[in-house]
Amino acid sequence: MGTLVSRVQGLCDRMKLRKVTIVMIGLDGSGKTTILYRLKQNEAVTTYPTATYNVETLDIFENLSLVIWDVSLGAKGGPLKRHFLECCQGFMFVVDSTDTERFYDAHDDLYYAVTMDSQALPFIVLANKQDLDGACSPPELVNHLKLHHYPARQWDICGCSGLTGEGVREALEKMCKMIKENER
Ligand SMILES: Nc1nc2c(ncn2[C@@H]2O[C@H](COP(=O)(O)OP(=O)(O)O)[C@@H](O)[C@H]2O)c(=O)[nH]1
Ligand SMILES: [Mg+2]
Repeated sequence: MGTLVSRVQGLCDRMKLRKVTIVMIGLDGSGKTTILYRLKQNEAVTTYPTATYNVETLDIFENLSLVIWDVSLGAKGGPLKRHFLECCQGFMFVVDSTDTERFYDAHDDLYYAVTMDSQALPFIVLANKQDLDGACSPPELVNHLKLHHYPARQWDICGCSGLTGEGVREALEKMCKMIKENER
């Protein structure tokens, strides 16, 4: 009887839907909205400059309900960005791997997020637009974004393309794994 009860309990635990909230940030034009709808609909959508945010719930992993915020706040959105970071379990920083002229701005934007994030959340950098010629590789972007400056943080970087979908789901899987490890 005891075994039966614990087996039923185990089944219920496995069926429990966990909710995880992730915020996606990065410079305008880096590909956040494209990636969000690639994940949601598995297709390339036409995007328009995002006024403030998009939010979608994704039920693409078993027993996990993912809420993804695609936040475009610009340089003046600092306090609001802090609020978003306080309400999530991890963040994804999207960078246009071809936009060499703005790597320094991207570095600043990431630095700002990392330093204002009071929860020390795990984060993943999405080196987007890898389908384009001349795209910087993830190891090169590690240097441009000075990711080695965050040894105390749990971070990773993944190459991807929101346009073709390559690497996008894998990056999200990695993000979820990091969040799970962080909760242990
Ligand atoms: N070639 C290519 N273009 C992309 C990719 N991701 C986004 N784009 C394009 O980059 C532009 C900005 O994308 P968008 O998602 O609106 O960026 P956001 O401002 O960060 O939300 C759009 O024209 C997208 O079609 C990608 O992986 N490869
Ligand atoms: Mg957008």
